[in-house]
Amino acid sequence: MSSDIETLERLEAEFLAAVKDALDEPTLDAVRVAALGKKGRISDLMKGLGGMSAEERQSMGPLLNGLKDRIGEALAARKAELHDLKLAARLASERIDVTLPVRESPLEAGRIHPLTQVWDEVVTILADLGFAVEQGPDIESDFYNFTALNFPEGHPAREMHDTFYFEPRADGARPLLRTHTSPVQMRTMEKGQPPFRFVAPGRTYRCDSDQTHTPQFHQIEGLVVDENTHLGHLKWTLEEFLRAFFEVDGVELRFRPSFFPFTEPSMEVDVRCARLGNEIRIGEGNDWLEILGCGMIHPNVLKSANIDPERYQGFAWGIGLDGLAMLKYGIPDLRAFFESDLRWLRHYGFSALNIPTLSGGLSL
Ligand code: 2NL
Repeated sequence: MSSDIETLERLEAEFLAAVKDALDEPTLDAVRVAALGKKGRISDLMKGLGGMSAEERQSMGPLLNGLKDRIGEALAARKAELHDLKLAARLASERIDVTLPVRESPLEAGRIHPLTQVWDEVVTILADLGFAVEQGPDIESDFYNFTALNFPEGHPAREMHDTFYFEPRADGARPLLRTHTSPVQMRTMEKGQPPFRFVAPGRTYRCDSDQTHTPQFHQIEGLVVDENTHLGHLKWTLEEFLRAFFEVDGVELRFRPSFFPFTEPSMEVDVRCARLGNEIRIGEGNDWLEILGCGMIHPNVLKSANIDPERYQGFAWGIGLDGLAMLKYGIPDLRAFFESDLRWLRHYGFSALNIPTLSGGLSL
């Protein structure tokens, strides 16, 4: 009897230790099965009660029941404890700090360069006015850059362009970096038949560098050729274009006589502006700012493109995109356009998703 009690005490200590050591629910359940399951140690002992004398049963019964109850309680307590521990661990691993700032989308981090923005704005406006967009090579021949555009051989205007020339080829031809986008217009007209109505935006090159000139810059030229195209059409087109671009209703233009080899008559166009310190406001004040050159296409240029100047005439204009960007967005030094300085881009750049449209606004 005393050895039986010792056995029970040892068994109790053994199971209680196993319960305490169980680190997860499956292990704890294995302890429960080993103790209280159908074939468990305590269940076995309970079954033995039937074969005992009434006297033995009277003392062993309560002992076994007490043991069963205590182990049952320990199992239930440990089960609740393991459940709480598991929940606490899960809460810790899934913790979210709601005070952290939201991570910026890459679309917001990237910026559109002000020049790209202005290029898109200008093309959007001119496409809306019915102009097609044409492009051509940056490396040009002397013929398309100069001769076809009525620059006579040895004419000083060729030197005025500060042209970048390549080494002469075996056949004596001397390729160059185009000094304006006009060769694109010549190539486009050569390929087709009038009427023409298109613009040519692109990179242009001249050997020149200071606060307002970089060796590579950007230009857009526009051209219309038809049987009855006249100066009035040119004036209207430029007014519509500049009003839309500057997003100011009161844009006022002044046409001054000028000279370009490829137009006759030739004009330079100024916009009315107010100068307030470093700031320039378009459409106000009593100052004028030169902004573009234009004219009626010279008959020799039409002839170069196999167009009969007796039947067709047209106008053309050229405008610098870098200058437009500086003016519209208040950028003082052109050289910064080409420096890829991230601080500058974050300051002057545009959101990638604000694509310029006439209905939604050009420069939100
Ligand atoms: C300026 C002046 C101008 C043109 C460009 C042109 C093109 C052809 C025929 C005739 Cl194919 N003209 N373009 C005409 C007048 C002026 O640009 O100061 N640009 C920044």
